[in-house]
Parts: sequence; C-alpha cells; structure tokens
Amino acid sequence: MDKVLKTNADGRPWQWEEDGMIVTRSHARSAPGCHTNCGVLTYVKDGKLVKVEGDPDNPFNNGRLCPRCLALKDVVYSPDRLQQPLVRDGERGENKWKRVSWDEALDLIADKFKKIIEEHGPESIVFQQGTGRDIFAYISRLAYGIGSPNWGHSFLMGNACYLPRINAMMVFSGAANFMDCAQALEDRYDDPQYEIPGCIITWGNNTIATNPDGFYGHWIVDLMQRGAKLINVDPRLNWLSAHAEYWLQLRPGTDAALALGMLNVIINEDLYDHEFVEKWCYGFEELRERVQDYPPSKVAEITWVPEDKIVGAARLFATSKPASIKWGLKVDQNTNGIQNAQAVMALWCITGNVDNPGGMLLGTDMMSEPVPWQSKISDVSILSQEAQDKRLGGKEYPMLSFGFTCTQPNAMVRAIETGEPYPILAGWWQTTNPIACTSTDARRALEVLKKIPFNVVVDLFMTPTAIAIADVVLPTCTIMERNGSSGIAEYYIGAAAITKAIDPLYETKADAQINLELGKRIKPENFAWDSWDDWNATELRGITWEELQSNVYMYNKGFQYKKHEKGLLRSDGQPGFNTPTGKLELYSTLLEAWGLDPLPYYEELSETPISKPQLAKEYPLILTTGVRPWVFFHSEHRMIPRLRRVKPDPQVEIHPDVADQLGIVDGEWVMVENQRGKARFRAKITRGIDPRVVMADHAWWFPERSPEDHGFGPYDCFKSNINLLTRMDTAASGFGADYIGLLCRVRKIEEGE
Ligand SMILES: Nc1nc2c(c(=O)[nH]1)N[C@H]1C(S)=C(S)[C@@H](COP(=O)(O)OP(=O)(O)OC[C@H]3O[C@@H](n4cnc5c(=O)[nH]c(N)nc54)[C@H](O)[C@@H]3O)O[C@H]1N2
Ligand SMILES: Nc1nc2c(c(=O)[nH]1)N[C@H]1C(S)=C(S)[C@@H](COP(=O)(O)OP(=O)(O)OC[C@H]3O[C@@H](n4cnc5c(=O)[nH]c(N)nc54)[C@H](O)[C@@H]3O)O[C@H]1N2
Ligand SMILES: [Mo]
Repeated sequence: MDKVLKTNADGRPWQWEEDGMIVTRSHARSAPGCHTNCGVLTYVKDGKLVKVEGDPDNPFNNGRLCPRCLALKDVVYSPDRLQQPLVRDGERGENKWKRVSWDEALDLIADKFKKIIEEHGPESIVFQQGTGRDIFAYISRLAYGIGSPNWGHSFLMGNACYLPRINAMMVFSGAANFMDCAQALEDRYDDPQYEIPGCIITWGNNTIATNPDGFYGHWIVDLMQRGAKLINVDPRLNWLSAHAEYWLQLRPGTDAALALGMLNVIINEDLYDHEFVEKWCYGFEELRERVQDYPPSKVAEITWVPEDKIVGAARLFATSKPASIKWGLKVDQNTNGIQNAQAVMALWCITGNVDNPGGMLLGTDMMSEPVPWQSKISDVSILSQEAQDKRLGGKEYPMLSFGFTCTQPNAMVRAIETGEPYPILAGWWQTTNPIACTSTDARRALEVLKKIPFNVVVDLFMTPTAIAIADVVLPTCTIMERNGSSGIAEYYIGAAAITKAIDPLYETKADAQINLELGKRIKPENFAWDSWDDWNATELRGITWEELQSNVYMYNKGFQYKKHEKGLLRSDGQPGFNTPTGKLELYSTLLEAWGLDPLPYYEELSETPISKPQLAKEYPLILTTGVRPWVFFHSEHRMIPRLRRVKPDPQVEIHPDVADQLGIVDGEWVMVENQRGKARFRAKITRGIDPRVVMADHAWWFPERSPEDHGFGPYDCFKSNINLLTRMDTAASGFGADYIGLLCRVRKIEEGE
C-alpha cells in the first residue's frame, strides 16, 4: 500500500495505490455468470484492468478465488465480446447483423413492445433469465414495470434449480433454511455463540467446486478441520466422498427413498428429538407411519446403498448435535424434486437442528421481506392483482406463489406452442442460453423460440441462442465495468458493494442500465431513476451507497438464532413458524389443500430399468448430467483459452468395466444416445462412478466453430449437447424435471458418422 486514496468512517482503507496501480476492495459477481460474491482486489493502471486477486480481508472467501475469477481479465478483454447493439439483417440463423446505436435499438424494441401491449396486453411479452446473477431484481423490475407478470427462469424446465428446494422450504417451514457455517457472525467460528456441527451431510452437491448460491465449499473443510464428520450422498466420487465417514453412493434420482430410509432408522430407533418434535413439528405421527414403508433393506434395493451404510449414516447424523445438511442441485433435477426436498428437510427437523448454532439457519421470508439493504428479488407489488393472475403457470401450480413469483417454464412453452392462455409475441432473453444449456430437449426449445415473432437477447458474447432466434442483440458489460450491490454469503446475512474497476468497454452497458433505459421508453412513471447508479443507491434501505461502498460489506445487525422461540418469524409476532399450523409441517397442510400427497414419498422416475425394463434392454445405463467443472460457468468461458485448456472437450465418465465391454479407451470420442437423441463426448474412464451409471457434461458449444448451422446448430451446439437426450416434463407440483436419471447407452462412433 503506497498511498491510501479512500477510507471508510473507521479509517480503514478501501482504495489505495500500489506499484503505480489503483487497488480497490470490491466483490465479483456477474457477468460472466457466478453464484457467489467473492471479495476481490481489482488492480487498475491507466484505466486498464491489470489483474484481479482475492481479498484476504474478506471473511467469506478469505482471499481465495476460483480460476474463473482469476481469469476475469481475459473475459473483459476477450476479442469475442459483443461491442455494439445489433439488429438482424437477414434471416434468423444467418448471422447477418446491422450495427446500430443504442437509441435506434432501444427505440425499435420499445415500439414493438408498446404495440404488443396496446394490441394484446403486456403479458404477451416474456422476460426471461438464466441463473446466478445479482441482476434478478432488475430483470423482474423491467417486466413488472411495463406490466407483464411473466418474469422467470427461461427454459429451466420445472424451475429445476434451487426453486424446488426454496419453494419446499417456504411451504413446509415458512422460511429458507441453510447450513450454519457461522456466516452470520462477525467472528465466524470463534464467536462464542457458534457450535461446530458434529456431523455434516453433503447431499447431491459438489460444493467444493461449485460454491452455489453464496455458499463457499471450503466452509465444509473448515468445519471438518474443527472436528465435524462428513456423510456424502453422491453417485460419483468427488473430494467430499473421498473424505467422508460415509459415502452413500446412490442410484441417481433415488434421493427421496434414501432420506425416507434414514428417517425410518431415526424414528424406529428413537433417535429423534422428542421435545423439539412435540413443540415445533406438525404431523410427526403421520410421518412415522409413512416411513414404515421404507425399511432400510427395501431402501437398499431401491438406492443401491448397502443397508448397513444407511443405518450407520442415519445413526451418526441423529446422534451428533448440532448436525447440518448442505444440499445441492441434484435434489431438484428430477420430477421427485419436491419429495426429495421434503424428505431431506424432515431429517433436520425431527433431529431439532433448526435455527440452532451449527444446525440449519432460518432466513426470514427471503422473497417478500428480504434484508433491509437488499433489493427485492421479485417485487410484484407494482402489478395489479389482475395482472399477477395472468402469470404463466401461476394458477395451475399454486406452490409457485411461495418463493420467487416467477413463471413456470413448462407452462410458458405451452403458451408459445399453443397460444393458450394467450399468445406470446415477444421474448426478452437476458443472461440465458436456452438451446445450448438451460433447456431440456434442446431441439424443441429451438423450435419453440423460433415461434416467438420478436426476440431480444442481452449477453456478453454472441451465443448459439442469439444466432438462432434473436432479432436484436444488446451487449452488456462485465462485473469489472459497473457498480452494484449484492447479498453476501446466502441472501440475508448482509450486503456487499461492487465497485467498478474500469469504464464499460466499447459501447457496452450495465444490464440494469439497459433495462432502465428501455423501461423509461415504455412506462416512464415506473422507471423514475436517472441512471443505474441512482437506482442502485435507492435500493439500499437504511444505509447509503457511500457507506456500503467504503465498508465493502456490511452485516445485517439483526441476526439471531432460534427466531421461532422469540416470535420473530410470524407476522402476528407469535412464537412458531410462518406456516398455516405455525409449526414445521412434516405433513403439509398446503400440499393437502392443493390435492398433492402431504407426506414425502419416493416415486420411481419414468424412465429407469425398473419403470421401463424393455427400454433398459436397449439403453442400459443410467444418465446423470451437468457436474460442474471449475473452469466453466455453464455454457460460458469456452472462448477463454486459459480456462478452455483445462477442459478442452466435452466428457462422459464411464466405469472401466463398462468401457472394456464396449471396447472404449480413455480419451476416445464416443456417442451417448437414447430414443430421443445423441451427442458426442470424450470418454473419461474412472472407477469413481458406478458401472451402471454414466455422467455427461452439459452446456457444450464451440465458439471457435462456425456460427452458421452446418447440421449441428450454430457453433455446433447440437454436437455434444446432452439435452438432446432429456425431455420437457415436470411434476404435478410444477417443480422438478428430469435433467438426470434417464436411460442411455454409450457406443463407439462409427466411421464417417
Ligand atoms: N443437462 C443439464 N442441463 C442443465 C443443467 C444440468 O446440470 N444438466 N444445469 C441447469 C441449471 S442448474 C441452470 S441454472 C441452467 C443455466 O442456464 P443459463 O443460466 O442459461 O446458462 P449460462 O451459460 O450460465 O448463461 C447464459 C448466458 O448468460 C450470459 N451472461 C453471463 N453473465 C451475464 C450477465 O451478467 N448479464 C447478461 N446479460 N448476460 C450474462 C453468458 O454469456 C451466457 O451466454 O442450465 C441448466 N441446464
Ligand atoms: N464452476 C461452476 N460452478 C457452478 C456452476 C457452474 O456451471 N460452474 N453452476 C452453478 C449452478 S447454476 C448451480 S445450480 C450449482 C450446482 O452445483 P451442485 O449443487 O454442486 O451441482 P452439480 O455439480 O450439478 O452436482 C453435484 C453433485 O451431485 C452428484 N449427483 C449426480 N446425480 C445425483 C443424484 O441423483 N443424487 C445425488 N444425491 N447426487 C447426484 C454429482 O455427482 C455431483 O458430485 O453450481 C453453481 N456453481
Ligand atoms: Mo443452477
């Protein structure tokens, strides 16, 4: 630190000079995509980003960074970046564009949208986004501000990423629950209030590599170093399985059965927390009865996990207090999503690990009453009830009203395909790449998107989706080129400042600035801010932007454990939980009211060796997909050479015995196929996977190849696309879709194929 440039009110520097560079303490989020919000130091010289490093004084990442953040500079200065607004100047898919000014582009979009609003109503325009950004609130605000209730998660069928878990938690416990790693306490593990969990379960979550939803995988390691024992539930070996007391290597998609089997052991061996259950849980006797259908011997058959491991793991979890569970995406990614979540939740509820130090933290109602400082993720209040009632899937899937107020993707697809309940005439696709990544049944997704008469894509790069369906493409800037504020370390813990390092390159703009400028053109009264910076400042409640920026991050001071005992969770101020019965609902009165089974259960997925034995003769292997590599965020980063070198090609993991039978050698290109489609991957032969299972990467396209379609879609996005094998479906709840747990076969690629 050669010279301090800026300090906060306590005199702590947040910007200084070092070796001729300006160093700023900030945070990194999106773009490019990211779920987390790491503390970073940005180094800038003469207006140019020199490097990004981890901020050692950040209490959450403690100076650590992943390879994608370390390569941020390569993304910022990538020659592939979109530089100007583009309007289509040929047929869709021809990759012919006219460069236009922002005014021209935004006027064109505003005119189209206004005409649709006048002639058909604002609901005929859908505003859709992918995952993992700190700009959710500004995309939904654009939709709601111009009158459309149709903000949502693009082609993420069954909203199968975190939403099954979030909405389940909201319905069964009235709040979001997440593992307590002392993230809400300023002294972290040393805070006297905190207790180290005796046991942690990581469930369908490779958190060491994925750090999802503001949770840092290394917190698990920190706790293991402090004595916590680990149980890992995963069909493949990863770092966590290798270091676990119990690795429960289950058959993909059988998670609910495993959790029910563990509940059976805990209840029948009388290992549950009687006092907690009596006081705070609803429907325990019904759950006790239900789990009798899942004795460990039967569960072992369903899940392939040996009976003694099911029993041992259940005992370890129930007899360690506190104990906690870090669950992940694989809980959501099949049509059992809600039952999976319900059964796993019951494990922490009946053992009394709720809002206790080292157990499962309860957020307040994270959607409608978020932290005082954070923007509301999906504030529908500016829409009339009549407009809200038009949300696609809202009526059909009442569970959708708990949590994010978003569209139901399967219902959106139906509306586009059939015009029912009303036609969809324009699509706004911001931060999503449906045909290469987001959607199951990728070819159908393309056909569906093509049906929409007018599409706008907002992205950093030209994508297969933009080439195939966009009429206008708008270039956004990276996280290094804009200010922002974001939640820290799971949503309600506090707020983090994002201070821009450099000005936006070329003619790019911050996403929220783009949305603001468009919103102003259509319904100015709902977009009164002067600029994105102005908007950002007014989003912060109780503090100013200058305060947040100079403090870099600030905690929500109101944090308390055991909020249910203190009357802090319910609007009536009474003790208990924000559910219809005021208790944690092991038996859900809401599910019952909606005509769904109120108790957790296991249902065999629709295409497995058990449910479709005939099909399994042809396609004998069970497919799981999408395990995340360090170097890519979904379909991103393939054009960044430093990252691509680490994983140059799409891969499928196969057990050596199966590879031997098929005559496949490590590194060979193979075909993975089923009755719906086929895709090519390089075989990665590993003993870490069960011989009956294969794991294929998702989200592959090839930015180095031709944007024109030579039979495999733009940039060959249909050459190694595992979502040619998946299908569009969802459960009766509207949550969960089969991104995993389907049948397939692997074979050698024939010559000339
Ligand atoms: N088979 C299979 N399919 C899957 C999955 C799987 O596990 N298996 N995972 C699913 C899951 S969980 C998810 S969440 C989806 C993810 O699906 P998406 O969120 O759609 O995927 P990404 O590739 O992360 O993002 C899409 C685009 O957003 C752009 N982008 C990144 N950051 C920003 C930003 O800040 N602003 C703007 N305007 N653009 C930005 C990127 O350049 C990229 O082109 O995929 C799903 N698809
Ligand atoms: N580097 C990187 N990080 C990311 C992302 C990325 O693309 N790249 N994507 C982000 C997004 S949007 C999300 S949703 C999260 C997801 O992050 P995670 O929740 O960690 O999900 P995955 O990595 O898909 O899979 C987690 C583990 O589940 C296992 N698994 C597979 N099938 C099953 C099953 O049926 N049951 C169980 N119990 N386990 C199974 C896999 O083997 C894997 O080890 O990661 C986020 N973080
Ligand atoms: Mo996700």
